Amino acid sequence: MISRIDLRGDALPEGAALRALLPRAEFDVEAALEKVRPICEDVHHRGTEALIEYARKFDGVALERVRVPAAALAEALAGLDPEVRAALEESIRRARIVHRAQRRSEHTTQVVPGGTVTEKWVPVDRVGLYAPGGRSVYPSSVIMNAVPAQEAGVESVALASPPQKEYGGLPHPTILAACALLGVDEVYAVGGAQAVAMFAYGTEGPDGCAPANMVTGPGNIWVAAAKRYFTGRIGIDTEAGPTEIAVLADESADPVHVAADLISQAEHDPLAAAVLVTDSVELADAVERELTPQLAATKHVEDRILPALSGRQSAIVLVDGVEEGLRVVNAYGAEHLEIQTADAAAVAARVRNAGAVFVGPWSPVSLGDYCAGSNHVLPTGGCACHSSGLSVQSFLRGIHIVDYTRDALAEVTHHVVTLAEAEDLPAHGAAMKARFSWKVPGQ
Ligand code: HSO
Ligand code: ZN
Repeated sequence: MISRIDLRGDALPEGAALRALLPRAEFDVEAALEKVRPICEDVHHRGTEALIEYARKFDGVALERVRVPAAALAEALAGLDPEVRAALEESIRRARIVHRAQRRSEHTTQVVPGGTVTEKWVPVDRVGLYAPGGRSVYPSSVIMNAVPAQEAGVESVALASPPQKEYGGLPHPTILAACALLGVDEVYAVGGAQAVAMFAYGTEGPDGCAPANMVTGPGNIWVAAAKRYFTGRIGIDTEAGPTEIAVLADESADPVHVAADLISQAEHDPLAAAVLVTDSVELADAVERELTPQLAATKHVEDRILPALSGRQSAIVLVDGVEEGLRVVNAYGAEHLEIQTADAAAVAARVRNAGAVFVGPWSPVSLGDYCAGSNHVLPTGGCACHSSGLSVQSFLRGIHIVDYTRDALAEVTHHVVTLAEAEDLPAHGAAMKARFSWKVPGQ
């Protein structure tokens, strides 16, 4: 059901060569870009009219308006199962604790007497959040997007989620209820690439949506392609590919836990990746044996878990020792990495590339997905080697404020003029000299 890659014996290759030996899903955003471009441009030119047409075409609903009325949010909250409400509230509470602690304060550095650089942190003005519909109706992802934006101090937070036929063209009620709990009251029943275009360009009219500076949130390949289309024009979080779990485990790990955790993320998507890296063949065998009874007891087996586990993106990777295992997981850069070894904290401290790390037997990815307080919008596809998950920082800009006195400027002028001349940019030097009535060359 899950393939094996045996890296024991020979010395492991370095960096990219090692990464090439590890499994990964194909996720061709570039190909989707061609289809997404005309949709985005259509939204640009025809606004709400285009959004309504795409709702008919892609979501099978006839909408009169795309903005969700306040009454629908209140109704969704009133109809929310009290246990789900309590769990969402606890998830929000914990996420707020962690994200509030990420706030950054203004910092002034005195470079020389009379010369300071202050770094101030300013939230973006307006953010559009995307929450998928269909197979992945995740109110938890609404929390993971809205909380860091709100804790960063973003004043205007709007959300788009696809209209659902069975709910009269509104987004899924638990998405709406999560918005109500979070205090996000500007919500649009718009899905896919067209939602990203709506936020990027803005739309006019009574049902219009003001343009946003940034769009974040998970989505399918069309959403990812639309984000790529607007890159450079608006801010985006990292493109979300299919979810990934890697587990680094030794013989001390409990195969029941490891199997359950691999299955838990395979449940998201037939393209989801589940990778076990271990130096114990006994553990590998036990985990594989354990998969069968656990699959018999769960739900999304045929359509998601089996294709995910048996796909080329998933594998059990055998290594000589935990040391080699660390090199493998660092080369892979998983979205989620569990460390299930003896002295797990010490091993986790040596992880360099992962979206989030889950330490020891009592910190499964499922906890992080909902209620650890950590964020679950994380880099996939190896992007953990250069990017972070969503955080307060994602919604802030650090602005340098330069403030020098006359004396401090005078003292460094000759260096600036020298560098400007070395770059053949004499006007740069002249802008310095002009302040001190020095002769500008050539005048
Ligand atoms: N594991 C997913 C997030 C999620 N899990 C939402 C459950 N609901 C990507 O980090
Ligand atoms: Zn998950």
